[in-house]
Amino acid sequence: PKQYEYILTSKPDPSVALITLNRPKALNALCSPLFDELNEALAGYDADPEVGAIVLTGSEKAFAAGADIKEMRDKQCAFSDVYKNKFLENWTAITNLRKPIIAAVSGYALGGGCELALSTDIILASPTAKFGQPEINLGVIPGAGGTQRLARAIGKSRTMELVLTGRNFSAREAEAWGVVSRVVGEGEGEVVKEAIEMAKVIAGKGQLAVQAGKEAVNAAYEGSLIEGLRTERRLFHMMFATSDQKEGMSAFTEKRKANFTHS
Ligand code: CO8
Repeated sequence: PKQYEYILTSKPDPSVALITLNRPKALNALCSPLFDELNEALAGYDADPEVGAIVLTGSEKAFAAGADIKEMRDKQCAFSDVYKNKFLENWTAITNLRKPIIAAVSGYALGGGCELALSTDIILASPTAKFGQPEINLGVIPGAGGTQRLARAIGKSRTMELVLTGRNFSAREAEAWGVVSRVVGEGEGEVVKEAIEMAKVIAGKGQLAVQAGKEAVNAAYEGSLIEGLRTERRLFHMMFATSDQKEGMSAFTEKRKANFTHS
């Protein structure tokens, strides 16, 4: 695999890509070069026909402690600078990926780190995970979707409290509120192992159906109910033009395991 400065990449299974944020001295603060590397690695795995799902993780202490405050500090008042240079606009690239991304979160997921996790498809949390949008303490507000994605996930009142007080919320709160799909067992590396297992399960399905499923769920999250239902029906109809649909349904009636060809 390619050597990066701020991330590590590997394939724990031929069908699963693992990206580990690796800027330990700054608790994985998301500086611009880190994000460029992350986007490059994600695009590479999205295009890799062998890979069916991607796991994104950080360290035990921090998934990511936010955007890089030291990098942002000197940008103050320079609207023309940040606007012309599309400051942090590359943060949205992750949401355009076809393949599912699972975030395995241990330790701090704050500010942009919380928003990065919220931009993935599934979040698994270790009991040590600490989420939060502390931007208010820095004199700013979340800028990578935090106010929008949290409001949809956990409602207005909770989001207001978090965004306006800047307090952290625990893995258990995140689970109770539906921010994460589940909190996994204690122990170092447990959450990453569980995410890899889940990624393997997903990668074992027909990839056309997986990607259509992701698109349909995102339609529920991003748009109105009527548009979402229309998108779902269209994608559902499309599935009947695939070999995987014929194979999946034949395998069921013939009482055997399906052999999907992703076509
Ligand atoms: N940026 C830069 N450096 C950081 C960051 C950060 N976000 N977080 C931690 N670091 C650095 C520290 O400065 C320190 O460096 P050094 O050793 O050189 O002093 C090192 O990481 C270790 O950190 P601490 O010594 O502070 O470690 P502690 O265990 O004492 O505390 C905390 C851990 C509580 C996580 C603490 O580091 C902290 O509060 N960090 C900042 C959290 C924060 O405010 N995050 C939000 C940032 S703003 C943001 O994310 C806006 C997103 C907008 C995105 C817009 C996209 C379009």
